[in-house]
Amino acid sequence: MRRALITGIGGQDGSYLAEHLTELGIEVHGLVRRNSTPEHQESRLKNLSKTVSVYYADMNDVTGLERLLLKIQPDEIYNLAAQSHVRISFEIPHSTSQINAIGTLNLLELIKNNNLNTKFYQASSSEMFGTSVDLDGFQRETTPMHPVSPYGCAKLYSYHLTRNYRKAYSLFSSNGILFNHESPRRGSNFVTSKVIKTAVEIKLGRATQLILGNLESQRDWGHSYDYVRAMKLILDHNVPEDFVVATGTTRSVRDLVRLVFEYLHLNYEDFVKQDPIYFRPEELTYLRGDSSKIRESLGWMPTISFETMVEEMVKFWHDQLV
Ligand code: NAP
Ligand code: F7E
Repeated sequence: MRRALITGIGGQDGSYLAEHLTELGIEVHGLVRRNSTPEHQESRLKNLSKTVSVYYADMNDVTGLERLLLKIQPDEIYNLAAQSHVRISFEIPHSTSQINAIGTLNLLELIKNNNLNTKFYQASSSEMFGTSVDLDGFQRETTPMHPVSPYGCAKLYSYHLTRNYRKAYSLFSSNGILFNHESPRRGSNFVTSKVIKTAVEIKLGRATQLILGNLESQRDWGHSYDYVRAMKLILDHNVPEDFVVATGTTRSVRDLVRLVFEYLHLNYEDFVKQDPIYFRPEELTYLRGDSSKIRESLGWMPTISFETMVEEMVKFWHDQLV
């Protein structure tokens, strides 16, 4: 039986990936960091409590990581643990870098120094592209990267390190360069969940306004369920490589807001306000990914439309709030 280790298993992607790997018959192990309210760590893993093994660890606790790697001896490692909020990375750049950059270095060094025979997946991000767009309006594997946030800079370090250890030490280490992906399990301070949760609260008479930052920035939004399947395909490939994972369609935050309020039969202009506290010191204004490489070489494609995802998230938040 193959064994997989997922860092950040309690997060949005970690929980979907754990379900996917379990369905494929893989023995799943996962790392969570200690929290004073253990229910927070387990809330996304409810369906899995009997099938996955979960251990306390921290990306910056090298001895703890080493003990677990040697105990589990995974065939596949998915490095999903991160401080994943871009605006908050401007407030806590040091810890963001320690987790998102040095955390990756810790894992790669442990794999190399212990001669572990494992494949390594790094959760790289479209945030690494920053202001850079090809002339045809897409970002792809060959697009230069000019990150505009501490989060993006830390992720770019890990992206390069993953490539460097592949070349220098022949590790099977690959990057998935994933564009934004959402789901009912998305943290409530990311824009999709925030908009949908607050719109449902307004519909139920529990809130009167939705306060947002930049309404004009554009994102290429997919579903986490589809994107964790790409992670597995990337590690199942016969050679380690880097792949963009995206839908190829871009929408503004305003488009998202309009769609959600229309779905609830509300006019967004009656409720939405802007506050600069949600602006970022530097904003990434446009993302649209070309995922031809993974579609053509690994047969991946998204299966859940943006509209279906929004509907699923509205239903989820409605059920949580009534
Ligand atoms: P998420 O929901 O924020 O999950 C991240 C997980 O990492 C959480 O469970 C978190 O634990 C854990 N973590 C944070 N710091 C840690 C530490 N020091 N030690 C151990 N665990 C730690 O993020 P996601 O949306 O699932 O994303 C998964 C990965 O993909 C992340 O690396 C993210 O940066 C990257 N990514 C995400 C997207 C996207 O659109 N979702 C796109 C591209 C790349 P706590 O719950 O305790 O904080
Ligand atoms: O912002 C704008 C905001 O925080 C999306 C992470 O998963 O994807 C994610 O990063 C857009 C930005 O995601 C609010 O300025 C307006 O332009 O949902 P977000 P993100 O920053 O794109 C990448 C690929 C990752 O790798 C990251 O881990 O929405 N926006 N008003 C707002 N955003 C938030 N959060 N809150 C607002 O009130």
